[in-house]
Amino acid sequence: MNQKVLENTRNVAIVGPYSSGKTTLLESLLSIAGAITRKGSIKDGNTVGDSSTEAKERQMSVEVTAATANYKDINFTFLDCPGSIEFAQETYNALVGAGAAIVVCEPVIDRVLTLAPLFKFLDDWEIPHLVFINKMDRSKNGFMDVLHALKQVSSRPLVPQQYPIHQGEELVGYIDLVTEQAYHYHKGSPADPVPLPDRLKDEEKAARNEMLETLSEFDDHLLEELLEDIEPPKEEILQDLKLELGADQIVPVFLGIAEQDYGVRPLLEALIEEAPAPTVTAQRRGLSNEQGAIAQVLKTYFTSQGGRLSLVRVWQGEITDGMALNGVRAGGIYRMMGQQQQPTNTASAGEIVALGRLEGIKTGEILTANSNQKTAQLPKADKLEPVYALAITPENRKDEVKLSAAMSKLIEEDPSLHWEQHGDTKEVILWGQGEIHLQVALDRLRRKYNLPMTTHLPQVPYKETIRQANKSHGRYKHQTGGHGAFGDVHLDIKPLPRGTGFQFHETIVGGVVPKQYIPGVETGVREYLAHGPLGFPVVDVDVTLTDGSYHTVDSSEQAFKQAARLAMTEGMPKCNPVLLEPILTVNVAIPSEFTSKALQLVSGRRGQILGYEGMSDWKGWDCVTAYLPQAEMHNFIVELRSLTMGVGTFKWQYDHLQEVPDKVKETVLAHSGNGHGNGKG
Ligand SMILES: Nc1nc2c(ncn2[C@@H]2O[C@H](COP(=O)(O)OP(=O)(O)O)[C@@H](O)[C@H]2O)c(=O)[nH]1
Ligand SMILES: [Mg+2]
Repeated sequence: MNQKVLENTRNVAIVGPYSSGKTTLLESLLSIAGAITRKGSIKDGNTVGDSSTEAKERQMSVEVTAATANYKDINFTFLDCPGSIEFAQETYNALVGAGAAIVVCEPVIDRVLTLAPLFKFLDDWEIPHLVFINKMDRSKNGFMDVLHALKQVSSRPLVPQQYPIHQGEELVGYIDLVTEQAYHYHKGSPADPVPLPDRLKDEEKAARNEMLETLSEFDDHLLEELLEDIEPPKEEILQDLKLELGADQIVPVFLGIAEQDYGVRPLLEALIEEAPAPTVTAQRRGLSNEQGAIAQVLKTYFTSQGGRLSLVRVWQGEITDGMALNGVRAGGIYRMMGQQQQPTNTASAGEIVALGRLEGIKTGEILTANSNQKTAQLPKADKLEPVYALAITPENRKDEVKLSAAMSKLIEEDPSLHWEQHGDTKEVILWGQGEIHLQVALDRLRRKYNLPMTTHLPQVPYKETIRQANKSHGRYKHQTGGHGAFGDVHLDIKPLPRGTGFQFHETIVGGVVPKQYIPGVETGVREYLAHGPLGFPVVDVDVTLTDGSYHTVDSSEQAFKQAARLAMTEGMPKCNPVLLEPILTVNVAIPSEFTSKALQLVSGRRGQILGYEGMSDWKGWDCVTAYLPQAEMHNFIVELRSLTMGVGTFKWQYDHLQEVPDKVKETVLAHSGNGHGNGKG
């Protein structure tokens, strides 16, 4: 393995809230590095980062885009990650493979909270990251104030590495806090060194001290120097930044205006000088460079030609074309540039490349050339739980058979999607992270797989049961031509405790209903119960066959089934039927300043609060536990997000069935269209 290649590789994820300027920053990084000759813009829809049709249409990144550049002998791979919380799975899957991440944010204190989930992910998985405070031309708040707000949502200390120079409102340059050199920005060329303005000297000192003090928390030598008022050498400061960033102990903070390339060169320099080389990260993750190839799938694409591409991070060793990984032979290695692919023969540790034809290999999977290789503690993003659903139907009925194959490809691309056919309602339900997420999935179904779908609100799988016992009689007698049909049953119908299900018994004596006909009775009862008097599946009833009569020639299992259905149709409506609705347990996670809003939201939706407490693994966040009717869940996430700046989230699971309150029941029955208990299945 070529050590120089390893030292000279950087792969960097660009992350941050929606619209903070990530795709614009990537465009600027690529143009400064000379990887593209003409900078695209979000407005014109011609950036490398947002080159997919789905992204262009929305002027918003909806998936991870990889791009490569070579700058000052360093091989860069950048991953432009979507910022919207609905596409967080994409971002998390990619982040686990990043050597470092740039967190892009806006200089607006009120929006800092939107970074909390991202910082938590980075901190939990110990992914080294720096912050780029972008849009400094639109700064409403002071740089240090924004910095201090950011500190509240990060468990790692933030370290300012630059300080802004303004002229009036306008940002014109920055001070490098390591060297204390001031620079003046220029459009299209590197910033010029200029004398440090006198008026900023005190502020600069304060910011620099903040940097040094934080660095010294991890370096005793630096701490001694600070205590003894010795000026630490620049090399020592840089070395500390490098070591402490590489170990994910600190978060250096930069600033600029990506749209004008301001501050982007120093950011590139920092990635070269401070971001960890792949060897450092590999060691920290418990890998050694001696062993064979290890890679991890960060993303799966199906190209418009239907070919499969797996974006992988090589953790260790070298991957060559045709190599078998987890028993599947890679067909083609490509460096990615937006939608373009450049073939190459090998990929070394630290690189992110796309591999062709890894059939059956899933996103997140760790790949090895040799099955008994140790893969240590590589990070892996959990699958996000679905929070939003739509029922979908193909526009053309014949397409129903194609749907399942297309859906499974879609889910391989995006593991945060989920689909199922509901047992009761028979609807096909598409689950995901929100409205836009599902719309993008449906766009892909239409474009890539020629499967246009219509959508509607999923039905709530209501059930019903009875409150009273009743006896009922059914006699089926039919004479057609030759021999007739005859069955006659007496049934005892009784309610059972909630959750018991359906029970069938018989207490026939003296063979008044012959043994061979009894299964027919049970079948008739079960068929009836698929649609009770209110039109929904019936649960928690006991039906006992107590008596009956038969005819030696005309009786049959079929005739007894009909008799049983008649008895049920007759008897059930007299048992005081009640409507039941599914109740979910939900765990709502929100920053504690929003807890009372979350409690109101749950109560306002007929929820029952079970309690709330601080989350043990997330400082400043609460978890509200409650029962919530499934009927109230549909756009729960939409409202929760709008109340919590987009960061609130919840997990749910089915818990029990509960009687629907009378007021609600009327509306449900009026809209169900199921008809009333005709007993025909
Ligand atoms: N004023 C200003 N606008 C910017 C800057 N960087 C990006 N933008 C604009 O912000 C919007 C969102 O940018 P984009 O790169 O798509 O953000 P992303 O969602 O983080 O990828 C676009 O309209 C950009 O032109 C900046 O530094 N200053
Ligand atoms: Mg973007």
